[in-house]
Amino acid sequence: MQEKELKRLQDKAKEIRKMTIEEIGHLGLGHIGGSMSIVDILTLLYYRAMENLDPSDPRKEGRDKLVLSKGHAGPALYSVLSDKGYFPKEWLLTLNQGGTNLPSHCDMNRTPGIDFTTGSLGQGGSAAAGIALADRLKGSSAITYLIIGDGESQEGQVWEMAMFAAQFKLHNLIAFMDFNKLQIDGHISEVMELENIVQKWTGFGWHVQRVDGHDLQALDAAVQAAKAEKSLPSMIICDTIKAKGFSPAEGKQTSHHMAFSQEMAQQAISDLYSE
Ligand SMILES: Cc1ncc(C[n+]2csc(CCOP(=O)(O)OP(=O)(O)O)c2C)c(N)n1
Ligand SMILES: [Mg+2]
Repeated sequence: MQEKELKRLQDKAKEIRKMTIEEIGHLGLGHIGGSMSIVDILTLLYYRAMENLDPSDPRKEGRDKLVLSKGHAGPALYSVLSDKGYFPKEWLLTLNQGGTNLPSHCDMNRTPGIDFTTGSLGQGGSAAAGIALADRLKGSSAITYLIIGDGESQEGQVWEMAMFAAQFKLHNLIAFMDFNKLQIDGHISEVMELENIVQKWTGFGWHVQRVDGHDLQALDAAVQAAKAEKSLPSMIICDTIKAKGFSPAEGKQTSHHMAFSQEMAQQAISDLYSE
C-alpha cells in the first residue's frame, strides 16, 4: 500500500473513532471497549477491501458481506455505515434509544448495511459460513467477512463452524479474531485461556495469520494473502487493545460497557487527535 493510501486509511480510522466516542457519549453509556478495538479492521474492510458495495442498495446481489458476530460492537460499524452513506449521520445520536434504527446490537431488519443480526455470541460464524456456502452454490465470487471476539471464541459453536468451513473448503470466508485479551468478566487468560490459538485454527484446517490489529498495512497484507488462498477458509488473528483510542479506559477491563460524560468524551477526542 502506498504511503498516501495508508495515511488516508489512518485518518479515516481516527474519524471513525471520534464518531464512535460521540455516538456512545451522546447516550452516556455503552460498549466502547469492543467497539474501539475493531475500528482498524472495519476501516480496512469498508474503505479498501470489500467490493461491490452500494449504500443506495444495501442488499445488492453479489456484494461482499460482513457478519459482525460480536454484535455488541455495533456502534463502531454504525459509524462506518453512516459515513459511507447507508443512512444519515444524525441517526448516530439515537443509538439504543426507543424507536431507533441503531440498536445496541446489530439488527439486519432495522439498519441498512447490516448483513446479519448478531449479539448472541458464538452464532455469527455459523451464519457467515452458511452465507459463504450459499454464495458459492450461486456461482458468486463474493467474499463473506466475519469478526469474532476472543471471549466469544470460548463458545463451542465457533469450533463447530470451524470444522464445517474447512470441510466445505470455504475459501470465500475470511474471519478476524479481535484478540483484545479481555472479555466481560476479566482477562481471557484467567477465564478460559486461548493460547496456541494459531495452532488451534491451523489444526481445524484453516489458513491462519497473526497480525497487529491496529496496523492497517499489516491488515491489508493479511487480507490480500487470505484472498489469494483458494482452498482453505482464512482466520486472521488480530492482536488489539480494548478501547483503543479512548484514553479514559484504553486497555482496561472497565471499558467493556461503561458510562462516561460528555466532558470525558471531549477529552478523549482531543487526546485522540493529539496522538
Ligand atoms: C451467548 C452470549 N452469552 C453472553 C453474552 C453477554 N456478553 C456480551 S459481550 C460479552 C463478552 C464478550 O467478550 P469478547 O468476545 O472478548 O468481546 P470484546 O472484548 O470484544 O468486547 C458477553 C459475555 C452474549 N452476548 N451472548
Ligand atoms: Mg475480547
